[in-house]
Amino acid sequence: MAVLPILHYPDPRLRKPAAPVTQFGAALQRVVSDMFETMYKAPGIGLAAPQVNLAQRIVVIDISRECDEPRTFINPEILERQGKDVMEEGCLSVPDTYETVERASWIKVRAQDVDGQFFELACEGLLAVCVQHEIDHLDGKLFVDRLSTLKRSRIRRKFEKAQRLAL
Ligand code: GNR
Ligand code: NI
Repeated sequence: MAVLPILHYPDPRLRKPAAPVTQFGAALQRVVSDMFETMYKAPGIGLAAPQVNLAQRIVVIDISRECDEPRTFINPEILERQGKDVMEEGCLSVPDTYETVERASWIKVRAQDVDGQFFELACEGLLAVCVQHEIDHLDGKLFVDRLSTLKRSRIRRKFEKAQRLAL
């Protein structure tokens, strides 16, 4: 078990689309368990593999208060979306930044579990938001891309400045 380092915006590695998982087995089990440990430690309610510099279509989520409802989505795909809703979002790769984002309020997702078994899940509320946020990461997209140009450029300047100061 290991806590993995999380990449921060504007790291270009967060922009690379992730490849489908084709091998199910012990190595994948280990990656998924390291991702849960990293997410719980952060703490966060979701984590996508590109955030820990693994360009593979792996997502872990736990939106429960007790942190006892781990959900794993390998190669997730959204089959249906309905409605619109706004929610304040944050991202472990965009620290200390919270903005309102509009997304589908209900989705049906198809994915594989860690053993490769396919399943479908209808999601609403925070789970629907989180699944859409994580699938965006797999496609190299961040929640800041869904904000107005003005808000996005303010955030970009803040992080570019932080990066300059860190050099
Ligand atoms: O921990 C997280 N909280 C959160 C809150 C609102 C909408 C989305 C999220 S996901 C985020 C963790 C993260 O960055 N996942 O990629
Ligand atoms: Ni995120």
